[in-house]
Amino acid sequence: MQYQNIVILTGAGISAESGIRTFRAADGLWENHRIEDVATPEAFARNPELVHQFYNQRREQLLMPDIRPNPAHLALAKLEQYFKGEVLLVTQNIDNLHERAGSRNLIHMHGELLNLRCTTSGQVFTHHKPVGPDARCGCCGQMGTLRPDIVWFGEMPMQMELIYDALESCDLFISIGTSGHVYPAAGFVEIANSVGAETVEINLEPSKKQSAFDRHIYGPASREVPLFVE
Ligand code: BJW
Repeated sequence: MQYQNIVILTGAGISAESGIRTFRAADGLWENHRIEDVATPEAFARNPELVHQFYNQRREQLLMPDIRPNPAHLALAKLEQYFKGEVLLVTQNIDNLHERAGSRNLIHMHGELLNLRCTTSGQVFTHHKPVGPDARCGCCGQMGTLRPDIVWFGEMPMQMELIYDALESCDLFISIGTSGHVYPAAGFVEIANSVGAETVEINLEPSKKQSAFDRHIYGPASREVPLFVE
């Protein structure tokens, strides 16, 4: 490849073939709740039990033995390993499939499913078991201070400065498996375009941001990503 600095953005579509549901597929609902009604700080304040239940279910699913990285995750890890320049992988996904595939230069901009955060101290804990509003925090011993370490609507995504720095110096930006509905991630392509990077979308179907990309590859990520990077 003739590039020096690559930024890759991934979304739910890259994990779909590993068995993890996307957000906006079919009805886009979780047990009759819209994602916008469970993934907000207001929803958590109103009904912490329900929001914990949403993440408990997904945590349990992620830890099932049949949920594992697919060829798209593996191809990105291989790219990072063999590419001579810089590769930064920015994922909106809260699963751990990229790291399990071997990616290391990785930012989870919307947080991580297996982490809880104490709202008093800010301390982050890795946690695999179900949790509820009556759980006691390991750092302060209080009840009700633990929340999923997830970026909800209206909250600032993680490590944005690092992401913007990388976007401002990239010469290739690849977006994989994201519908382009959610900002700021949906706006990354415009930053990459503004610095003259080549921009490529790999998705099952045209995303909302389709017209902003130079190149388009439509098909399942597990087939198209290995073909593109190898
Ligand atoms: C395949 C495939 C296969 C399927 N192969 N492809 C009005 C205008 C603009 C912005 C706003 C606005 N009103 C409010 C906002 C801001 C808001 C926002 O964007 N809202 C929109 C809904 C309009 N954003 C925020 O609040 C964010 N914070 C913020 O903006 O802070 C201020 C700020 C200011 C300045 C700089 C920086 C920040 C926070 C957003 C938090 C998002 N959180 C969620 C849930 C939490 C995580 C969790 O529970 O998992 O994150 S929402 C949900 O959507 C989740 C995802 O990460 C995110 C993106 O979804 P994604 O990945 O694109 O999935 P899908 O399902 O939408 O698409 C999957 C795609 O894959 C599809 O296209 C399929 O075709 C494809 N596909 N199978 C390849 N096999």
